[in-house]
Amino acid sequence: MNLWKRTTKCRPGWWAVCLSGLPALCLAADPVPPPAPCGAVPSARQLQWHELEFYGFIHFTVNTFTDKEWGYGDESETVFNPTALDARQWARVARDAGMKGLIITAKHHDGFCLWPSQYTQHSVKNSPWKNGHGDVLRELSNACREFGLKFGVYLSPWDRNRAEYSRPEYLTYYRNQLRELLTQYGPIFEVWFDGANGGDGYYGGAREKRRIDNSTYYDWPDTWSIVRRLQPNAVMFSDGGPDVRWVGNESGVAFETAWMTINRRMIYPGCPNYAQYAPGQPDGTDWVPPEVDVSIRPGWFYHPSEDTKVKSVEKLLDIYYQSVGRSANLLLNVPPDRQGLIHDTDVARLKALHAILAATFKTDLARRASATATSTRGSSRRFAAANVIDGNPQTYWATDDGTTSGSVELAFNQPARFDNVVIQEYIALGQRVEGWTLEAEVGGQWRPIVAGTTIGYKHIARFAPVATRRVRLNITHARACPTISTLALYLSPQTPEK
Ligand code: FUL
Repeated sequence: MNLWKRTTKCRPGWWAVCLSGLPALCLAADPVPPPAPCGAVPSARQLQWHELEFYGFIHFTVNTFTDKEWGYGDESETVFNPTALDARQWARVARDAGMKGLIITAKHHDGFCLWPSQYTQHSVKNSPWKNGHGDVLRELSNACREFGLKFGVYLSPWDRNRAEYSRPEYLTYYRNQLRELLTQYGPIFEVWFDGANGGDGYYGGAREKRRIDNSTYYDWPDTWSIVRRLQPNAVMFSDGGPDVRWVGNESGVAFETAWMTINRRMIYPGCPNYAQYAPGQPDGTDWVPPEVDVSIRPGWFYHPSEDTKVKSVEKLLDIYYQSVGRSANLLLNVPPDRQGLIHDTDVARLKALHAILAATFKTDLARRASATATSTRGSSRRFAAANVIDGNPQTYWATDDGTTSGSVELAFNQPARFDNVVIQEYIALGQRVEGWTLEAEVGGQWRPIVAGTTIGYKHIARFAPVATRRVRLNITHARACPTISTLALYLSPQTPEK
């Protein structure tokens, strides 16, 4: 006999228990529904991308050997000759730095291909490296798999070597190359579309300036559809997405007030007024979160003269807090040298950075507290304050619809000492918070510790150490009822030396 069945006599979300001969009894299965999404929300591939947080960029090509940042396109393939290239070293260094993946310049603006593309002679196959039998992409994709890293590719749309550049035939060439990258090297987590175009170049010997209209020439939707079809889990980066957007600078700084959403149709790679869109737009029609690309050295490519200019650990730490700590992913460039190895200085800095981050975020002190809230959605345990300290990003504290402010208070049995707070929104339902403050009870009085505007996927703030038995997060403004998945507290080791 089927005792449990849905009947029209019950409201949606309620279940009827029907025992023969007795009137139906309605039981609430889920009386408090979750909040409706607020604005644009992330796709599944974007949610996975957010969790990566920190990964590396590898700029490597003929420029490494000619000491340039932008090759003209007339470089001989014979200049590419790393003497000890070891992609496993790159992957090991990245993994030991806490990076979750590597993105490589498969082709930079000079047009030289690090893999033996069948569509051009301008590649590793005509270089002395491994007598023309090498493939940097093969070596790096294998190394990434071995070291548990994701693998991504940068394929410069601007190509100063190619004769057809600026004509429609070039797009066929570009897309053929993209297909090679997307089908021959296993899963790709991110495809990086650069917006730069300086105009002049070799262009198969023409040696002239060529102008293209960035808004129409590349016909991006067509190229994007190739990526979607061949690598459905890959996110695509460019000034305007479609999945991940440029933060608008190359100095390692995301916006303090950062919206994950933009009006995507207004933007295209290389669009001239991009600066106005870079912080995101609270009413944006699409979820296109920011990525911070920055180099550990002044240049993107390796130059011996910059061996003494590698960013300090303190600077790298600032960059981490100003990117990952502001709901952006960090893409940190570490360029291999002419041997094909990451330089010892860069390796040492990355190691030191990782040691500090690992020590800082090792023990979440909030897990020892008990949590209460000023109000809880439908008074339901499913949306209780305790969810912010359960270590599970899938559970969250929420208030009733229309309640756009409120506080979560943590109480400790023993005073807790901390100098970092990590706050996360449950972004699967959109970005909501516009203002928050953190307070601690010190000497019987609530005192401000730190305040901010947006949160998004993750916000991290540093402050002078505080010791307290009571701390509270106040959501002061939100676009809809807040959904907070994490409130974590940490104590960092000593401030690093410069
Ligand atoms: C820029 C390029 O012009 C630089 O050379 C570098 O690749 C950087 C990541 O993007 O647009």
